[in-house]
Amino acid sequence: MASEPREYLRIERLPHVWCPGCGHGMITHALACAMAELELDPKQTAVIGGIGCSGRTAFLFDMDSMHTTHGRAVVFATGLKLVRPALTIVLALGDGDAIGIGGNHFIHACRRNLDLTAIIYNNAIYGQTGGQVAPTTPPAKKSTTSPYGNLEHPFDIARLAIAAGATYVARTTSFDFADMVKFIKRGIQHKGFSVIEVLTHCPTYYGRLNDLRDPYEMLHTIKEQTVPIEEWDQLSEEERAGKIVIGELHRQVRPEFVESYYRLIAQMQRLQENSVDGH
Ligand SMILES: Cc1ncc(C[n+]2csc(CCOP(=O)(O)OP(=O)(O)O)c2C)c(N)n1
Ligand code: SF4
Repeated sequence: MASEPREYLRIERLPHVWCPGCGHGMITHALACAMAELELDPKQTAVIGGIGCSGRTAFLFDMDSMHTTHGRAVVFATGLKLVRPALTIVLALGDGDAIGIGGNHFIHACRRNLDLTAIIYNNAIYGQTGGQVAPTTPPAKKSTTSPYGNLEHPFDIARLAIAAGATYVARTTSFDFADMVKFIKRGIQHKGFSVIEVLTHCPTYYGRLNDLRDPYEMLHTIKEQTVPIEEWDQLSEEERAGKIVIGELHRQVRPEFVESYYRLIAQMQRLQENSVDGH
């Protein structure tokens, strides 16, 4: 059993392809640390990514991994979990991947409550394809397709996940390394669909287009926008404006889909056997 983060990684694939200063490497490191702290068996663990800079996480892990199609990673994970229920499956999803093109799959996965852990690398932009506006881009922020400022209202991923039925939801930032590790671990340990949204930085596109070129400055700017849930309730409406609540936002016990599915199959088989015996 591996217990050092590097033992979970395909070290021969490093250095990774992400831009210098990109937050995706920090989230990937946190995932490797979470796996090591939980002493997961790599032979019983899988990482599935979609397409996008974030999707490249999948092939950095030295275990069964899938680099799937854009927006469909949740679908591949659903199929894999149904045929291999004992596997621990982690999804590495971009915000565009998860709630842009893959939004419909994402909300239905929340509703079904399969035992999967989805980490959403929310950099508020489409990184890999050149910095287009995403469903998470804040109002007035620039992207290559909103050069005069975004006019759309963004999704709040964590709230969307809770409303759609996810049973473990946490949000943190790439600044809060210890919290990333803690929430990923809790998401993996939770029986049901877990969503860990990480607010992270894309200095190459989001930063360059929005006067935040320095990754260090960007990391701190994201952190300064957030308020821990423990302090959120004490804030007035005015104080909350422009701020984002972080922490463990939701935890619920609800039947997990794959367990219910196999229980139903066993029940039906017993019924069938009994009815055959009765004849
Ligand atoms: C069906 C389909 N549509 C569009 C694309 C082009 N495409 C690839 S990655 C991407 C967006 C990536 O953004 P995000 O998911 O937020 O991940 P990031 O690169 O920011 O990590 C798009 C639109 C594609 N590969 N497949
Ligand atoms: S384009 Fe943005 S998200 Fe993609 S690797 Fe570069 S900094 Fe990271």
